[in-house]
Amino acid sequence: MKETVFSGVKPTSIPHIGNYIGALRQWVELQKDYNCYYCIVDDHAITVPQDPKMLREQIYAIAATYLAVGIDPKKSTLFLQSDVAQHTELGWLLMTQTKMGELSRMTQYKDKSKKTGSESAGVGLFAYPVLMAADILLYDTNKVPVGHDQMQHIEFTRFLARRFNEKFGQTFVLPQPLIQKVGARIMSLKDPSKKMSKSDESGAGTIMLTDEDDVIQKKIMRAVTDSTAGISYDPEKKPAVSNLMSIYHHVTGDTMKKIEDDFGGKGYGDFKKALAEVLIAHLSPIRTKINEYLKNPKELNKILDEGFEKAHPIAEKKVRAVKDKMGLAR
Ligand code: ATP
Ligand code: LTN
Repeated sequence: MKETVFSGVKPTSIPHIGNYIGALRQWVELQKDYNCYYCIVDDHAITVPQDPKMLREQIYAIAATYLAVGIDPKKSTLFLQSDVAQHTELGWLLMTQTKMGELSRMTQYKDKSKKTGSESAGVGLFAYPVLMAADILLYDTNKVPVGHDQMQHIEFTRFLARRFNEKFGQTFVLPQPLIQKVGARIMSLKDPSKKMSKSDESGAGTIMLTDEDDVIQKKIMRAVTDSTAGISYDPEKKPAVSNLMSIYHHVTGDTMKKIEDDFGGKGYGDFKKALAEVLIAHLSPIRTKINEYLKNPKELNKILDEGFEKAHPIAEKKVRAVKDKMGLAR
């Protein structure tokens, strides 16, 4: 029997190359050896304010992106989280087993609630890791491929699953994170101390998968560099160029050693030009495919309907078992 993989992207905007390199690319590879569930986690997107019309468009944009990067609906189950009501149901059941202190230690909550202060932060944002645990635990997931920022949430999921199993008897499989060594944290092109993010206000630090060639070129050429010259991989001392090298490495498959050998004697300008070129060549077919899928919402709906048909019975069975253990079932 194949092991199970589960992961998701929030439909908060078009994905960027951080999402692609840190998560989506791995997902495509995993389809060969695992039974994969790839979810559009819209219930998570509404933990911060969303415009309903935009949100609906972004759900389709994520579905189109999944397909464009190579997720194959014949091999994997591709579905929309809010279609399967058991995600929020298990989320509630697990929330009753979670302590306030455990959630207030989560760094994503701390970061995202900084803007408003904790008094005004949404309860949904606070409880977010419990819903994420529910997503993962519903499908007896073994592996969760994510970027480094999600590590703490997966640890929390394991902790919660173990607590539930100890209290109510064996119910949940304990999942493991799958995090790449290089590229799990693609940093902003404008500030290499911050992760590349959809919520980057100016957009200059983030390359979206739908950015046109000239935009990619401009963003790379204007990326910040380090105070010392030279193309060498050292994330501590040379965070900016090391970040650009990670992107180059992921797009070309070249090792850091080869990149250092090829560009060692050259300046930042030459390296950036080469990076822009390989990145444009890599992303432009993906962009074309995203735009093609977006023209065919009927096809996207059909794929999401089929995904629902596959995911729903499994989720339903798990929630029934959980309710039974907790004494909720008649
Ligand atoms: P936001 O920036 O709005 O919080 P996000 O991009 O972090 O959004 P998702 O879209 O849900 O959130 O992330 C999808 C996947 O991409 C997750 O596995 C996440 O760990 C990964 N990811 C996000 N940003 C990066 C990054 N800069 N580098 C590597 N992986 C990333
Ligand atoms: N929290 C994740 C998105 C997410 C997820 C999941 C990832 C929600 N549910 C389940 C893996 C498995 C994020 O912010 N990137």
